[in-house]
Formats: sequence, C-alpha cells, structure tokens
Amino acid sequence: MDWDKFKVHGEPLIYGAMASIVLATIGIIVGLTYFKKWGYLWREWLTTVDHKRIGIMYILAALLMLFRGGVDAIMMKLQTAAPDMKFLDAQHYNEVFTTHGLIMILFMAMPFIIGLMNVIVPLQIGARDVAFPRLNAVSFWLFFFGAMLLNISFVIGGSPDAGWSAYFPLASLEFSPTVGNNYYSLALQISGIGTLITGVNFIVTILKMRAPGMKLMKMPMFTWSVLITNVIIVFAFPVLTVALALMMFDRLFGSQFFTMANGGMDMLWANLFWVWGHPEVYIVVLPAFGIYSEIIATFSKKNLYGYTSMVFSMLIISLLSFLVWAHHFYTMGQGAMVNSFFSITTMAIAVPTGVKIFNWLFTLRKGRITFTTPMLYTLAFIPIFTIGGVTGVMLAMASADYQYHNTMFLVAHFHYVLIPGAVFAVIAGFHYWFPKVFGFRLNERLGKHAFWWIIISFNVSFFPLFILGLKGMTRRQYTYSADTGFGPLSMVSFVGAIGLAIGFVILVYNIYWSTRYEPRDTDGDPWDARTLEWATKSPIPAYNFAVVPNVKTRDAYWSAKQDKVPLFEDKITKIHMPSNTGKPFILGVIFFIAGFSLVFSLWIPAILSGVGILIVLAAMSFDRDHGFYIPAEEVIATEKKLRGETV
Ligand code: HEM
Ligand SMILES: [Cu+2]
Repeated sequence: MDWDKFKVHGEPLIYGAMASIVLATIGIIVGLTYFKKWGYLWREWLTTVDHKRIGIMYILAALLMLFRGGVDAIMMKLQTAAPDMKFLDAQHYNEVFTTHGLIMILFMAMPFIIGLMNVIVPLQIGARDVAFPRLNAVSFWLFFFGAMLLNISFVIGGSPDAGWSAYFPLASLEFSPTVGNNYYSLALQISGIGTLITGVNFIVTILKMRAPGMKLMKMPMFTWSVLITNVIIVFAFPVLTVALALMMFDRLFGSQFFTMANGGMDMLWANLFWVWGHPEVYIVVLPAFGIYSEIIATFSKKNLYGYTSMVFSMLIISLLSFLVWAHHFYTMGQGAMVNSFFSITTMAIAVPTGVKIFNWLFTLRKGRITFTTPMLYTLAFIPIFTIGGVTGVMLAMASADYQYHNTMFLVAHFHYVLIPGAVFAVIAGFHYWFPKVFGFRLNERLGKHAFWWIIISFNVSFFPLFILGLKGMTRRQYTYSADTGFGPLSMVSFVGAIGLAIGFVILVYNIYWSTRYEPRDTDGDPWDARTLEWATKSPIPAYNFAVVPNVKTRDAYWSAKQDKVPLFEDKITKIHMPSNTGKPFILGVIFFIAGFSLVFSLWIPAILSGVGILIVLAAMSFDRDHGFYIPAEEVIATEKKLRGETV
C-alpha cells in the first residue's frame, strides 16, 4: 500500500492543525473519562431522538464549523492583505477557499438553519416531535459524519482544491490528482443524503402533525418558510446526489461523464451543480426570511403585514430558484438566447423578494419597536441584504456580467447576500429562541456589543471588495503585485475580517457569561411573543405540550394572551414517546468508514462497511420497539414543577 497518499506535507500550519486535533481528541477523551460522562453522553445525546436535542447538536456542530470556516477566511484575508504575501502558497490558497466555501454553506449555514427548525418547528405547530424522530437522528449523524469526513481532509491526504463548485475538468483526476476531490464527492454525498431525509421528514411533519385548527394559512411564517425550504430540498438534493455519484465514478473508476475526451461533457457538471446550487442558496435564505418575520412581528407588537403575499412570494421564489441556474456561467458560450432567458428569470426573483422587504417595512410602520439584540440584527439585515440584492440584479445582466464575472465584485455580492441573509438570521434566531431552550436570555449588553462589531466590520471587510472587483481584481487569486494598486483596500478588508472575528468572540463569550450570570426565567415567554413555542414552559419538557393546543387564529398564543382565547382545553392523559436508539449513530460511523475507504480506494474495508450499512438498515427496519408512555400523573407532576409549585 502507498502510505504516502495519506500524508500532507509542507507547512507548519498543517503540522499545527494535526497536533491540535490530536490534543483536542485526547483532551475530550480524558475529560469524559475523568468526569465519568461517557454514559451520559451516550444515553442523553448520541442516542437521542428528541427533536430539541438533535437541534442543539446541529447548532453546536454549526458553531464549530463557523469557527473552522472563519479560520479559513482569516487565512485568506491575511494572505491577500498586502502585495506578494508568502503566508499561503497557491495550492493552499486553493484548498482554503474551497473548504471555506463548502464548510460555510453546507456545514455551517444549512445545519444552523436545520438546527433551529428542529428545535422550533414542532413547537410552533403544537406537535410533540417530528413525524419520524428516529429518521431525524439518522439525518443528523449522516450530516455530522459527512462534515467530519471533509474536515479530516486537511490533515489526511489533502483537501479539495477546485473551488466549492468543483468545475470539471479542473476537478478531474487529470488536473486534480490528489484525493481532495474524492473527499468532496463522498463527504457531500453522505451529508447530502442526511439533508434529503430531513426534507422528507419536515414536509410530513408540517403537513400531518399540526395542532387541531392550525390551517395552512394560520401557520407561523417561520413554519411556512421551513415547509417551502424542505420542498426545495426534496427537489434539489437528488440532483446533487446524482452529480456526486457521477463525479465519484469519474474519479475512482475511470468513467468519462465529465471529461473532455471520449464523449464526456464538462459543462454537464456545471449544469448539474448549479441546478442544485442555486436552490441551495434559497434553502438557507428562505428560513432566514421566516426567522426575521417572527422577530419583526414580535418586537413591533404587530401582526405581520401582508401574510398572504409573504407566503406567495416565498412560493414564487422557490419556483424561480429552479429556473435561474445558468446565470452562473453566462460567459461559457451558451449564446444570447439562453443568456437572455436566464437573465430575465434571475431579475424576476427581485420582485417577490422586494414584496417581502416592503412587507417587513410596513410591519415596522407605527409598530411599538423594542431594540433587542435579535431585532437589531433584523433591522441591519434589511439595508445590507438590499445591497446584496441590487448588486445581484447588476450581475444578472448577462452582457454586464462579462465584466463582473469571476471578480471580487461577485465575492462581495454573495457575501452581502449570504451573511445578512443567513448568518445574521441564525444569530438573531439564536438570541431569540435561546431562552426558550435554556430558560435564560443571552445578555443584552454583550449581545449589542457583538452586534456593532459584527455589523460595522462586515461592511469594512466586504464593501471594498466591490471596488476591487470593478478595478479588475479576480476571485480565487492568491497573490498580486504592488503595481496593481489592490494593496490598500485589501488591507482594509483584512482589518474588517479581524473585527468580525472579534465580534464572534464576544458572541461566544456572551454564551459563557450568560450561562453563569443571567437570571433564570421559568415563565417561558420572555419577549411577550406570539407563536405557540412560547406557550410551553422553559426549559421545554421532553413531551413539549402536556395538552395539545387548540388553534383558532394566526399567532395563536398572542390571541390567547390578548383576547383570552383558550388554548389548552383538553385533559392531561398519558403521552406516547419514541425510545432512544444507538443505530443512527452507528450508521453514521459506518458511513464515515465507508467514505474514508472509498476516498483512498481501499476496496475491502469499503465493501465491508457497505455490508455493515445494509445490516444496520435491516436491523432498523425490523426494530419492534414502539416507544413508551409517560403516565398522566408524571406529566402532571412535571408541569407543576415547571410552574414552580411543590409536588
Ligand atoms: C465571516 C466572514 C467571512 C469572510 C471574511 C469570508 C471571506 C472569504 C474570502 C476571502 C473568500 C475567497 C475569495 C477569493 O479569493 O476568491 C471567500 C469565498 C467564499 N465564501 Fe466567504 N467569507 C466569510 C463568510 C462566509 C459565509 C458566512 C459564507 C456562506 C454562508 C461564505 C461563502 C463563501 C463562498 C461560497 C466562497 C467561494 C469559494 C470558492 O471560490 O470556491 N463566506 N470568502
Ligand atoms: Cu444562482
């Protein structure tokens, strides 16, 4: 066997990363053993099927990935801060922007959103869990081990280096001979299957598990956005699955789907990738719209303006998102007719998006606004996202795109869309729903500090890129000479990135500080909010609602508080719960081993783990465990305790 394939040579950076991974692993193992936490970890977390805990694990993993993607970003900014920097070489710069893009979108933004929807959606619709709790655990572990597979590429074998879009022929064996793009095809495949399962699970959950009386048009806006998002997932992800499978065949078994010779078509990859890739952007942005809608309504103390048009504009956006993919390669010679078509569809998306922006503004109008941290992020989102949107319309014009294409202008544009449109949203949602999950708020003063650092630094870091792009600085360019004149603005951009990092550090510090010092609130409704998730106590009991709520209006909890519409009318009875299971975790581990073996073409372990996967799946199918009941007396006791009464 050729051991050399596993090694990554060269840089102190990589040896540093290897050493810290080993140290962190040893640290975790020693810590768990010392505090005797292995059993707790296994029983309460690794085997859990509770949507709230699965959601928390998604969010923790996403925060970890935000750190990793952020370190990648800082490294790139440092390398391009001044002319002729020697911090990263060309190969490493390629690897770093590739993993940065992949991690930020697939392993940070999307799981963060999926984490929030796991925690919140069942509560918002008055359900006790998702439709298929065990499948939900499968989704999480496939996502998690897929993410881990991509992450180890940095220290074992080398990372993918052909951009997050992995265009062929660049990503083919011929031009990218390291195992990096094998990792790409397998890590994304494994976590992508997890996401696809999530899609099915949440569509069924939202369509079938709503509390009695909650008609579709009475659903909270976040739930609507999640429903539409999961429909997009179910249509978009199979395309990725197929594209990645073909990529794997090309790279591992010598097929010629995307090669330039023997009848292969490199543009087939670009098309398949963006047929998934563009809807993917909406998969992270639509739930963000949902989060902002909830926050704006809550902190303006008003009904959301234009509910119906909000729903319809999301439906139209989801449809259009599948009709715009070729705007990513206007310059690849597809002709004026095709470019015009995609130009028009792309610009059309601005219309429903504009409808939403105006609806938010009208909701704010004459509202009694409170400037909490989540509300501040929401208010900052509106103008910043609009800059992202307007530059998007500029890029949508095919002929003008010949100028913008592959420049820093594009990089500025999509960060102006994705950071307010996904990152600010998950941070806002995180601050907003944190007290629901943990029973205390994040500190507002620290929260606002972090907010100002993040918002100002974001603009300092990314606005200069618009100018640099128009001056001709290309993206994915690892260095430049002083006479290009790119130096000063690149330095400004680097300083902004450092400011962003400081903002995130304050945010994380806030979590630590608040855990220790913030006063606990057991009331469960600290913001005087509107939707059903606030009708349970905090922290939320395992069964969510002792009695299933009866919904009569939109924002049911608000009308229960304002107009004394009764919400919980039934008697407490025994509650059915699913039992925990270790199989999804084991499945994830075996998928990881299978993926790793395939990356290095180790056929025997690959086949064995393939058989292992089938065995676990069979075991899951024949599982006769139908869950258990919590007796009514126990529910009553828990409820009393949560209300602070003695039992
Ligand atoms: C937190 C601050 C961030 C900074 C400082 C940052 C910085 C950068 C830089 C320097 C590049 C490479 C530009 C180039 O040379 O082509 C880049 C690319 C990229 N970033 Fe970010 N980024 C940040 C956050 C994000 C987030 C939150 C996302 C997505 C949700 C994201 C998605 C991407 C993508 C998709 C690419 C393109 C990768 C490629 O060319 O293959 N970034 N970013
Ligand atoms: Cu697109």
